[in-house]
Amino acid sequence: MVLSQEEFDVVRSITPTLLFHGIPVIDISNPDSKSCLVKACEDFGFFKVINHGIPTQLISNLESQAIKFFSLPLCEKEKSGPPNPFGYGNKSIGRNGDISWLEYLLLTTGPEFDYEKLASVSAPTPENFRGAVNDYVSAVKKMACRILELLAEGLSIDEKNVFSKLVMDKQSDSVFRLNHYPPSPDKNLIGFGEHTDPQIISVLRSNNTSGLQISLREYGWFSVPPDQDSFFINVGDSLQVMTNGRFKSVKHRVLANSDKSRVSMIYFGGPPLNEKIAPLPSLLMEGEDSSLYKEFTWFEYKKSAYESRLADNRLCLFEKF
Ligand code: GA4
Repeated sequence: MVLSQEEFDVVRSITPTLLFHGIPVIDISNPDSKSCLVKACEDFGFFKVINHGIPTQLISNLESQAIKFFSLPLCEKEKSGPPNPFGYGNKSIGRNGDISWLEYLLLTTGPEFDYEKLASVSAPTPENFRGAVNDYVSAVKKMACRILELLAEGLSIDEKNVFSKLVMDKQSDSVFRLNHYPPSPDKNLIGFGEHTDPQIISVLRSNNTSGLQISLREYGWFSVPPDQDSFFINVGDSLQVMTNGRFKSVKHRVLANSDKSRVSMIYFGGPPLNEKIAPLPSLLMEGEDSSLYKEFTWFEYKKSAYESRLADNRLCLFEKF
C-alpha cells in the first residue's frame, strides 16, 4: 500500500499511549456475569469475552479466506469495490474524506451481497467465502444476543429480549467488516480513525496483533493487549440511547503495526431500519421526563451518520439538552 505525502500527514498520529490492563474480562458461560457485564458497559462501554464457546475452526476458516482475498493483486480486489454500500475499500472510509492505513471488505449479513463479486478470491467457488462468513456471523450473532439478554437481566428489565430482538429480527440492519492493516512504514500511522460505532453492539476478533485502542474519556488513549482467542465487545450509540446514557458508546481507533499485518473481523448488530430508538421507559425516572435523547428511527440515525466524518459526535444531534 502506498500513501501520498498529504495522506501520510493525515494518518500519522503522535499521541503517546499506555497499555490498558484493566479491561473487564467476562466469562459468559457463567450466568452470574450479568452484574459484571452491566458494570463494564457503564464504566467503559468495552469488555473482553472468554468462554464464548465459538469453535476455533469457524474463526480460522474465515481468517484464511480473508487472508487469501487480501493477498490478491490490487486490481483483482478492486473488482469487488467500491464499498457503497458493500464491497472492497482501500484507505478511504465512508463518504466524507476519511482516510486510514487499511483495506477492507464491508458485507451485509443479509442476502444482498453478491458473492460472485468475490469470485476470484474463493477458489473453487464463491460459496466458500459466503459459507465462512455465514457460519461465523451466525455464531457471533448468537453470542451477541446472549450478551444482550444478560444485560437486560442485569438492568432488571422484564422483557429479557428487549435488546436482542432488534438484532435477531429478520430485517435487522447488521453489517460485517473484514479489515486488513498491512505492516506500516511508520508505527504511528492511523489504521482506523477514532470513532464510535452507531449500532447496538459490535463484536470484534483480531489476529494476535496489537493496534486497537480505546479512549477513556479524560484519561486519553489506551492500547488493548491483543487476544486472538477472545472477543472484544463495544457498546454502540444506539445502546447508549436505549439505556439513556447509562451504557457508554466507547470511542476507539486502530494504530497500524509497523512489522505485523493485522486482520480483524467485526460484526455490527443493528436494528431494523424502521425501528424507533429511544430510552427505555423502565430506565427513566418516574414522573418526570428524564430522557436525554429525542426519539429517532435507525434509518434517520444511519442517514445522518453517513453524512458525518468518522470522528464526529453523531449523537449530539439527537440530544435533548
Ligand atoms: C463505523 C462502524 C462500522 O465500521 C461502519 C462504519 C461506516 C463505514 O465504514 O462506511 C462509517 C462509520 C462506521 C461511522 C460514520 C460513517 C459511516 C464511515 C463513516 C464515516 C460500517 C458503520 O456502520 O459506521
